[in-house]
Amino acid sequence: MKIVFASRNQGKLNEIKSMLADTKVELISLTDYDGIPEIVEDGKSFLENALKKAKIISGITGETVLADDSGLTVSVLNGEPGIYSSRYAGEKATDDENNAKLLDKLKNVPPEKRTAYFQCVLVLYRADGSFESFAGNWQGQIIDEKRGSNGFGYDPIFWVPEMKMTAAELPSAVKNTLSHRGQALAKLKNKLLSCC
Ligand code: ITT
Repeated sequence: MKIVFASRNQGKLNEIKSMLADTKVELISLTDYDGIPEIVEDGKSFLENALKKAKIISGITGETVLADDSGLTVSVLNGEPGIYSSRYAGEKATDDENNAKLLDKLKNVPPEKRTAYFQCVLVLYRADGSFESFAGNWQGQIIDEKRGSNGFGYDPIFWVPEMKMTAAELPSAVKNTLSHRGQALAKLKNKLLSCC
């Protein structure tokens, strides 16, 4: 089964590729297509954004598409950065800049109030317009300095209590069994296996 992954985020692509390695899915990257436009993420939820990305890319490629919209929610910041996670410190912000902005906003917040969770919504969209969505949620805490070099995004400052490490210190295979994306993809894989 051929699926186009509607993302320009290399970290997401690496994770999804490795999690689908034991299936018959052939995952095609957006970089294999010329002239795919930048998609404006103006939805009000992860689902709206994922659906928009999936629908547009399916329209252009004519293929079944998998889209991921995800982000980090910090309770004490009223849910920030949420759906704005990739552009928290500005439209073209790097992961380092986003992490620095979040650490700065939390600098006077004590450890017990630094709870946060990642969310991921995956949309599998078929060329006939039918689609399904799968969600995952990963609870943790934001620490006050970066630790580890695996993963991407907010992983270096996302503390995973049960592992006593940040997400960036976890081996990628372990992150994939615990993470928001791992949970959502496990649901998608169950669905694919039950129907094909
Ligand atoms: P695409 O839209 O092209 O997929 P993007 O990076 O813009 O790429 P999103 O709009 O879904 O994707 O933003 C997701 C952001 O949330 C991502 O850039 C990270 O900052 C953060 N994020 C999501 N999952 C993460 C993870 O597993 N570890 C660390 N940070 C993550």
